[in-house]
Amino acid sequence: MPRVSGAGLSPALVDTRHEYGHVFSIYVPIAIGVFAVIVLVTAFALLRYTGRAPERAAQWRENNRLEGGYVTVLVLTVAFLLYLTFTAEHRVDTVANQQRPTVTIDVIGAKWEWTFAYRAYGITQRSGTVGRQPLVVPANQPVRFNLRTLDVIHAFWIPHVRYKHDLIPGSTQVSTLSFSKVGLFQGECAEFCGLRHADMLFDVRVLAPAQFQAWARSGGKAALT
Ligand SMILES: [Cu+2]
Repeated sequence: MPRVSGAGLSPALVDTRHEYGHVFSIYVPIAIGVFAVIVLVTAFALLRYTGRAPERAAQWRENNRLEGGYVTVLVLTVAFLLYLTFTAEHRVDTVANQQRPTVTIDVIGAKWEWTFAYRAYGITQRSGTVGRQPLVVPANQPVRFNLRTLDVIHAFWIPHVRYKHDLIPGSTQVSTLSFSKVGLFQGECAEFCGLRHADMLFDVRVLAPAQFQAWARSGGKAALT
């Protein structure tokens, strides 16, 4: 069941972040288990066989039972994780598609800058090697991003909201996000995209909805306090 989070949110805004938290909480124990098995087997082999005189290598080539066994375990594990991931993704997409965005922002990545275009308000912000104009968004309202790239793959990453999305050449990715806290946060490109990849930084200014509206209606000219 989707959960409505936090006080002060409009009732239509549904938080789906816990969906990924759930997926994460299943992936991590499996990863730890796999790591532990590898460490134990390696440690066992090292302790048991170190310091012995060299022997002739084993002459058997195959062990169908053993190989069949681990192939089955691997396939089942992968199938389970894929199912889990895609169903979570589907639930999140369903909720996102039902939300009417308050604002739609075209996010365009290029070597090495970000362009944030608010078509409804005639605003264009740029950040990266060209300067540092922030991405400005309202708090607690659905914000839709149309993600595009002009050249290579970039990744639009805002660690504070645990959100990262690739920009794929030749296609537009759409995603809807909400920001629950007013403030100033960091964003960056998370996909190595050439020499000045590290300069593809941007600030995210999350404003109270009324403040955001004032900023947008001024064509981006109102001072950001
Ligand atoms: Cu990049």
